[in-house]
Amino acid sequence: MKTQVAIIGAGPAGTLLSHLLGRAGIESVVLERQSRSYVLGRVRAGVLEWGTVELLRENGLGDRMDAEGFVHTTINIAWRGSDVLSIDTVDRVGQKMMAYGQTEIQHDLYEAADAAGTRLVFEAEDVALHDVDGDQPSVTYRHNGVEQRIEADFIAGCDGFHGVSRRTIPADVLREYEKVYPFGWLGILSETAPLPHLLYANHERGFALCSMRKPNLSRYYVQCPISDTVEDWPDDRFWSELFARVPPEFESRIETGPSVEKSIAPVRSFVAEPMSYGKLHLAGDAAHIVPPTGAKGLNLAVSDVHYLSRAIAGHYGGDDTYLDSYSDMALRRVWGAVRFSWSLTSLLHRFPDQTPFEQQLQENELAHLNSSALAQAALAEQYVGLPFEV
Ligand code: RFL
Ligand code: PHB
Repeated sequence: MKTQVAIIGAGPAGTLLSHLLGRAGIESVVLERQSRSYVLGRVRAGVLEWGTVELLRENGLGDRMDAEGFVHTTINIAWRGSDVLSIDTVDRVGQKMMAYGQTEIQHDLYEAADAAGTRLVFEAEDVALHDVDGDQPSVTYRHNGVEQRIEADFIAGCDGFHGVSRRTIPADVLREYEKVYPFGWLGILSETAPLPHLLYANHERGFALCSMRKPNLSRYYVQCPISDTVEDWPDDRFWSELFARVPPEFESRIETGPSVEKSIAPVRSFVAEPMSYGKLHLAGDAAHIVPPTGAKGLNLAVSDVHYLSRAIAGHYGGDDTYLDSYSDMALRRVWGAVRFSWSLTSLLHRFPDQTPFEQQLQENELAHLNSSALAQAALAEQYVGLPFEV
């Protein structure tokens, strides 16, 4: 089989890339290790930057998001158990955010791929990349027990942190930067009405976050030891821990109910450089991971794919300028998000070895944020997302 772009991974990065390429008249095949229902069942991101919202709209993916997503403009931050700071992103930087679950975007992307007749191959086993630094790269895999081979002009590695694509880059070329945080995020979904605004809480028992999905679907997180399992956290324990970490005024407003999903995610920062090697280009979690605190992971997958689709379209139009600079351009945005996510993570979590000195610094920074419109604007500017490079 031949195609122009072989895409590994049918998560948001891979399927959005295929969609954007299709709109530019470029053919692709997407290979996914899991089943379609498995990918759709993974509960992950929820907050979209406005640049992501506009990109989805401009590319025909905005209808359901605009009908069902929740536009919001307030980030609440609580600390010391009682203080609450409210940042209005429209007041501070003139921008809004959208709450619309990654599962919903993924659903919209699969529908768009079906409508366009895109080849999405689910349950593709043993995907392997060949000759990525040569003239004729190819991908092999097994599907329904049959070995397959695709020749392509380009390979897009959109296969997430545990994928195979990044590992194809030789060790003497690849540089990896990593920070693993000494805690995890325990998240639940519950079919209850969410709070009207996001609430991040720094508390001596650990970080907590109240987020939203739909009028009757809420997402909550608490920081937990990384060694914990979901079995350690029956719903009653989860709700009482969440209530212990948010100021009393929110307790009466949070509606509890049985969890319909519960999972523990590790918290890490990771960057792989370069994001291009020969005909292979990485995008999304395959190249970088950020702690969820800044809500940047999915948004970075979208910005990578925006840059990469523009670069590949430029190539077929006879101009390789964007392709040659893809890795550098994407990494500039990635490092900005890595730094922002690290700083918000450092500000809002309790670290096991945190000293009283460091505790004072956290509290002083929160107090400064509370009193300074400029500090709030700096946070809001990065939270809602910086503009794409042109
Ligand atoms: P994905 O979603 O991991 O998709 C990669 C796909 O590749 C497949 N794959 C393979 N396919 C073929 N062959 C192989 N060898 C393969 N190996 C892997 C996988 O099965 C998968 O389907 O990466 P992608 O597309 O780059 O998308 C990235 C986002 O999923 C991720 O960054 C976000 O979910 C991060 N994130 C958040 N991002 C935000 O922007 N806002 C948020 O509010 C937000 N909250 C979160 C998050 C991530 C979380 N977790 C669970 C880590 C909250 C949490 C709790
Ligand atoms: C979510 O809704 O899942 C969410 C919101 C904000 C974050 C992380 C996750 O910072």
